[in-house]
Amino acid sequence: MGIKDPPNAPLLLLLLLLLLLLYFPTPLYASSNPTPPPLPILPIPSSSQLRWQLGEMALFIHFGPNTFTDSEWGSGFAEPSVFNPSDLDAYQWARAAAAGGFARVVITAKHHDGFCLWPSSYTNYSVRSSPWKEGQGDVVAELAAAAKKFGIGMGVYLSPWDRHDSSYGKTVEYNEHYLGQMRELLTGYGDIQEVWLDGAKGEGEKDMDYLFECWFSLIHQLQPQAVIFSDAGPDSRWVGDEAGVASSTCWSLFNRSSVTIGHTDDQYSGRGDPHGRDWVPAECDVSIRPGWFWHKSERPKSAVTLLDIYYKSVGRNCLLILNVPPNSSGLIADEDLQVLQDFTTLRSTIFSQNLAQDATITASSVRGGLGDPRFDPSNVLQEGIYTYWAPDESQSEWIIFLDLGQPASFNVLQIQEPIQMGQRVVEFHVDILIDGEWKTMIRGTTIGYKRLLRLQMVEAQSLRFFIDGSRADPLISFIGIFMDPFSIKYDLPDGNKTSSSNSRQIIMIPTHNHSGNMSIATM
Ligand code: FUL
Repeated sequence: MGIKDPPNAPLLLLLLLLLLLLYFPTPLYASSNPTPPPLPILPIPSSSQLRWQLGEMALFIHFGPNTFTDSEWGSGFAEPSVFNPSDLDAYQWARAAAAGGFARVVITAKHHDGFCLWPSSYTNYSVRSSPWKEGQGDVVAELAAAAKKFGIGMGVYLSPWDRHDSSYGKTVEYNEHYLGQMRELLTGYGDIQEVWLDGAKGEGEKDMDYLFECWFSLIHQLQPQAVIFSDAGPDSRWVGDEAGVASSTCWSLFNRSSVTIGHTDDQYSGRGDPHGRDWVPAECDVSIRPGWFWHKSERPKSAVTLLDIYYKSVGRNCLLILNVPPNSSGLIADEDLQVLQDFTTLRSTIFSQNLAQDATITASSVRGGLGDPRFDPSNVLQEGIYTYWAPDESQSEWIIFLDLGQPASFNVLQIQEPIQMGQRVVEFHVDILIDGEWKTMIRGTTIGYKRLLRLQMVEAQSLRFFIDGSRADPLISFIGIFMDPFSIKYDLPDGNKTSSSNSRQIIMIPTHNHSGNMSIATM
């Protein structure tokens, strides 16, 4: 370079930058490190439990000899010749399920009468001995194909109590028989998303042991993605009633070891357990008709009744499994189809317009400080559980403020937690601003995957949502505000609690933290 050459400005700048980086390496790197998400609080759901919960609703199909003999608990000795549906169409069942928003269909492959809807090689008491399709039919196979076509999951109910098989009552023999049948179902019909078993058994029936842990292990080995339902999980639990109604406080946390299948404590099953060590969310089973099987004399519930059940099941952190039994011609009756369609219309009318969609959302604090979009309060406007608001650590209060931009009339609130991070909220309340004064509109306890709250209709522009107790820093993934013109019921704020509480309640619940150590959550 000659003395007259101009200095190389870009090179000099680069050198200067390098020098700066060498001199101040730590602060420059540190400031670009984002705050990581908070620790999940155990227990947390498995991936199949998450998929199951996100499905929200399953369609239950009770079908078999009982459909033709006008019974609920068949004796186990009805002639196989009674099973002869003239127009069985599993595509009609699966189409209705998919159109109705049901993520899965679960069929009584074998009910208590022992009759198998598939040609099991371990019994003669099955479709193979029936006149239907001259003994060549397989209802389970037809439904599995139909479910696949309509893009929904498939599940099977294999009743432990078997009133037909002669091995019933002999522990080893019957458990082998049962597992032989289970293996047929789990290896012959593609993906099975749910295995449903109950502890029902009539008075005075033969005594025997079911080797549940052996069954559960084999099911998980053969179908690792399947959720196993029973009174005690392991993956989902019975809610404790057959009305499809959960307790308004409903934890997915549970102690499996506290429950014996067939002998549930309805209260414990309904509420779950804030101290529970296992993640076992509740499933609410109910039939669209009075019976589980179709009976000529019975009629379906109304769509508004189903809507009420939906609020009390899906809206209380549970999965709804709604039974819609096909009739003796093998079809879901038109009147039931109509109710399902109306039920869908009601839900889409209510939930397709979120009145908070364009709201301005702020919060008492934001994890990592303002400006981190991963924890921003506006995330609560995005549907689903995978984006969420997180408060900063060690806060004295947890509040989300909503300004709707203009007054709106509404009577339903939807709140969701990102349950993949554990169920946290223990208590909350919501205030609205009326004539310059904040008034508590509703108080609630658990939220979980989804909490739907029906209120007396109000008109408001500003709301504030307080979390009054939580097992760890609360995380909120969705807040929606809706108008339901159909329901006449609403939840009342709990008058026994103070309404002016914007002070946080201290909840101390021993929990296992991520590293497996016992810790005290004092939030
Ligand atoms: C119960 C059974 O006894 C009923 O018949 C029905 O299948 C219901 C879903 O589960 O345990």
